[in-house]
Amino acid sequence: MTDEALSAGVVAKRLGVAVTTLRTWHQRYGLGPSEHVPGHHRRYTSADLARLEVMRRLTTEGVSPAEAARWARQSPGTLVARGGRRRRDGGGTTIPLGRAGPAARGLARAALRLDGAALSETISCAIAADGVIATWDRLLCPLLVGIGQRYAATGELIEVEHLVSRCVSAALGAAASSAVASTGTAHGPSRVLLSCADEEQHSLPLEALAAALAEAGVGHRMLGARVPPAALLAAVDRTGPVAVVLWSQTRATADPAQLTALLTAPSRPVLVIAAGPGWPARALPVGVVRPADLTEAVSLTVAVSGPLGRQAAS
Ligand code: B12
Repeated sequence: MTDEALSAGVVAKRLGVAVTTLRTWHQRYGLGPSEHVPGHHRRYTSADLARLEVMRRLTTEGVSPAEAARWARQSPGTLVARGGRRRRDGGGTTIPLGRAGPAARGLARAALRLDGAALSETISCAIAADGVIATWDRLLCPLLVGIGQRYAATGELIEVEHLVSRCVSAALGAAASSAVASTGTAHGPSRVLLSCADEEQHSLPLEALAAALAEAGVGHRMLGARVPPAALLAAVDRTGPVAVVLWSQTRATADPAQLTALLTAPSRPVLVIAAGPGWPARALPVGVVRPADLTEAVSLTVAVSGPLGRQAAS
């Protein structure tokens, strides 16, 4: 047995959970003790403990146990097992980027250095050169997903996540404003209403959609994060949009009743779009459309806010 091998009771105490919870996590999600010495109870190693810490943290944050266990099983363990010791830039902390290209890798390095100026400049230049959709899909999504993975596995990089979010938001906002100014949509009708679901703080994908619509010359209103259902309905009632896009990033904010309320509103929009991975694909009210990505969300809203959409709306 190694020095670090721990009993279920000790692990439960360290994590602040009941021993029965540990047993459930073992039986249902395979997060059990891995050290086995014949004739003894199985023991938890420091890597097991690290995975359980991820499990406890994510479930406390409201992530479902099945989802949290998926992240916990992927966790490299060693990072937390060393006591969560912080390492300096270049000392090994990385952002997993899959097959993303060199530009995304450069952006990730700037993110790890907390170099806000480099982040902002790189993102703005990419938008100017390649447009909003390509920049979001190829540069920003891989970085954001990678930061999320690292956070899920280790609890680290929250400061990076916050700085990156601010820089992405500012660059998308600037791109939207300059596109609105150059296409003249500021004076046209705003036919598309963009909103996050109730209590939903993840707004960046919606900000990307706003910037892409501005680039396409489609007028829109952006309500942003955490919009209570009554406020959303009041906005629909007052502005009569052709399309409403409601973003939900996590299951916790994806109450389909918010969509039903839009479908039954007196000034029902032609198109109600449930966007984001939070929405349960198979349990959406009939009549709701669920795009898979930014390109599809842009195509849908552009189609409905064009001449045909306008006829249908009138
Ligand atoms: C940035 C970020 C934040 C920022 C958001 C800032 C902002 N203004 O938006 C802040 C710091 C506020 C934040 C807060 C929290 N966050 Co957060 N966050 C993220 C992060 C890193 C990126 C979010 C994002 O923009 N995603 C958009 C793209 C990049 O990712 P995606 O949705 O997976 O993309 C897929 C589809 O949506 C689609 N797609 C991509 N773009 C677009 C665009 C359109 C229009 C469409 C239709 C589709 C589409 O393509 C992708 C492939 O299928 C994610 C990691 C992740 N993987 O998303 C975590 C993540 C979403 N957050 C998470 C958590 C747990 C939280 C907090 C609960 C943490 C806390 N303790 O407070 C809170 C939630 C508060 C709340 N009630 O909303 C978890 C959610 C786990 C879960 N499944 O429930 C994640 C996955 C991180 C993780 N791995 O643990 N977060």
